[in-house]
Amino acid sequence: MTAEARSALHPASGDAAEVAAHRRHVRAYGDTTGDGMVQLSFTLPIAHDARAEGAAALFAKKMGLDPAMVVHAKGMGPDFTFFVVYGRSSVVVDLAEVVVAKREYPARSAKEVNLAIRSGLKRKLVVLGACIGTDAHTVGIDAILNVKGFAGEKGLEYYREIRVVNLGAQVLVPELVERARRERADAVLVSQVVTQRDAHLHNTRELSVAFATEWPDPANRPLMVVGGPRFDPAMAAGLGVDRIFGKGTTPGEVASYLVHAIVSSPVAAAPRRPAPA
Ligand code: B12
Repeated sequence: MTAEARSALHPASGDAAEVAAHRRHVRAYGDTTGDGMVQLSFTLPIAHDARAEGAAALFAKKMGLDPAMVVHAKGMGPDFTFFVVYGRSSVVVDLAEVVVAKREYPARSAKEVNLAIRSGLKRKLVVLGACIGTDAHTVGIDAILNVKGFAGEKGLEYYREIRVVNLGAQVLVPELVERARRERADAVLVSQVVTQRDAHLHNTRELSVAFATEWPDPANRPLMVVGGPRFDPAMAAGLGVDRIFGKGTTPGEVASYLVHAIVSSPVAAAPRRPAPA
């Protein structure tokens, strides 16, 4: 692109450094660049009437939207109303302040994963998967484990050097512990999709406490990997598990992590295999 064309696109800044600086600070885009317009949806525990719409506008205004326009309101039963509000936010984000978690292990192809397991572990890597608690959302864990996979990647069942045992939905933690021991699992993969009343956090803590009790030496217990759309990967240490994967995770990312944590790392030399009782 010529300098003329660039300055036509960014009239305020002809040179590249200025363009970059200009793009460092971003605001929401609605009708015109940088106008700050956003759309917000929420529910209030009141019946749908004029006062409810006023309450929604005030609520959005108190959240910093000015102006705040209620563009949609729909009663949900006698006591609740769902709203969509369109309004201007003055918030500006400095891209230099954004922190992005970097993957600390290399992405490997299925062939490389198989090779690393065969040469490093000299046996199949055993993975046990389940949805714990009352959670019956199995699509996520199946996307990672089932051979058909997710987002164009085959699931872990496709990997010749990985043995997958998928326990499915609503598995109780004591049952998972017992099965992990019986299967001599190297890694236990747990899915939590329902987050009502922080069920996903309570269940994950129950899991980590049960595993720590069963295998007091962390080098001997199976790797604990948890995933689900509303987890933040930064929560792993706080919840007492080895790794958390969030929305959009692909099987290849998980396979690469398992090799990193079980086969390639120094701890991998330790016998991370719970012996059957
Ligand atoms: C399909 C579905 C169902 C199906 C589940 C069928 C099945 N066999 O899984 C059925 C109809 C049974 C169902 C039931 C319910 N559901 Co539902 N369901 C959904 C829906 C529409 C899609 C979920 C899904 O399949 N996503 C696709 C997969 C591929 O994505 P994913 O789960 O995020 O998984 C990816 C990542 O998160 C990650 N991942 C996930 N797990 C793991 C694990 C590991 C180890 C790793 C590494 C990665 C990983 O990798 C995956 C691939 O990238 C969502 C809404 C939505 N659009 O998300 C609601 C939703 C999850 N359900 C919801 C609710 C409330 C329920 C019910 C309580 C409804 C009711 N009142 O009965 C029940 C609960 C049943 C139960 N006991 O759990 C709510 C949950 C709200 C909340 N805050 O918790 C949602 C968000 C809908 C909503 N907006 O209200 N549901």
